[in-house]
Amino acid sequence: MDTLNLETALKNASGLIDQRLGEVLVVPDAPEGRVIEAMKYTLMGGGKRLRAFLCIQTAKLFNVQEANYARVATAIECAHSYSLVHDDLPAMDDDDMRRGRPSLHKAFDEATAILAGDALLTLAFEIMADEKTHPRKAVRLDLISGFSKALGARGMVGGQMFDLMSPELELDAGALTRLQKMKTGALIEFSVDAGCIMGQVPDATRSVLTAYAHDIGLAFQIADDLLDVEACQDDIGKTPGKDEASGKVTFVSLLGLNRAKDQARMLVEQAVGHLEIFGSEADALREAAHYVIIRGH
Ligand code: GRG
Repeated sequence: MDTLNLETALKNASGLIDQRLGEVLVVPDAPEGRVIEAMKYTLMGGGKRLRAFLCIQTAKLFNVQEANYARVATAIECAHSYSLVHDDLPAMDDDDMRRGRPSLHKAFDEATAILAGDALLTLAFEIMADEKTHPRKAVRLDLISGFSKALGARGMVGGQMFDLMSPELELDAGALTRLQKMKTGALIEFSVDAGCIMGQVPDATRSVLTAYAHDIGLAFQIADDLLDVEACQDDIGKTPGKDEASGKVTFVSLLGLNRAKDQARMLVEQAVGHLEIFGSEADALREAAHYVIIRGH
């Protein structure tokens, strides 16, 4: 699969998610309709749908039904959107722009953005728990358990706390890796693991895919740090240069531009190496590994 086909495959994943979201996000003609409008603003705001794509492509390796993986991928994108909405709030990263347009609290207001984030997270679990997501209760329970761990205080929320505290901490590469593994890596890892859970695959296969996801998660974060330094606002759709301004340690500030790029490339090669047990059916995952460091936003 070349880059062009990967872009088509990402668009197809987006289409699948948009279709599911259209079904669940019906705006009632009532006061609470505002929060659903706000959720739609965020969910239909032009994200890459990378996590959905990883979930879908992993599930496809194990012949999971589209009706099942489309719902799980949608739940993951809802949770990811919640994290971005809350991250942009004045109390957190305080960013007025996201995906090239006003962030949710700017387009609506702060209270609506907090509520929309809360409702996106709860919608994610509502979708995951529904019996349409998987016929087997045990599989749904495993999905919900893994999802909770990835998102909670030992995963993304914990990573965000760690990140907010980081200007006062003197982070070395090991500590920064741990922070990013929690903040960004945990949901990326779960996106791949969700495909394994739905496919009910043996532990050995699951471990290989977890190792792949771990490496692309870290490469993704290094690429994000590089974009913050090298890209302009039009490219990344948010305010660049924020890491340096906030005094946060990043892979670029620790390693320098060139070593950070080398490290990202090394992680991508390592990630692709983990997939050697698969044939061409895993080409989309191989392409995705390369894409995380060549993406422009
Ligand atoms: C508020 C609980 C809470 C958590 C926030 C993920 C996160 C934690 C904050 C986002 C901050 C940030 C910019 C992290 C860098 C990596 C990242 C998650 C980028 C955004 O993900 P993309 O590029 O977004 O996949 P799109 O717009 O494509 O969906």
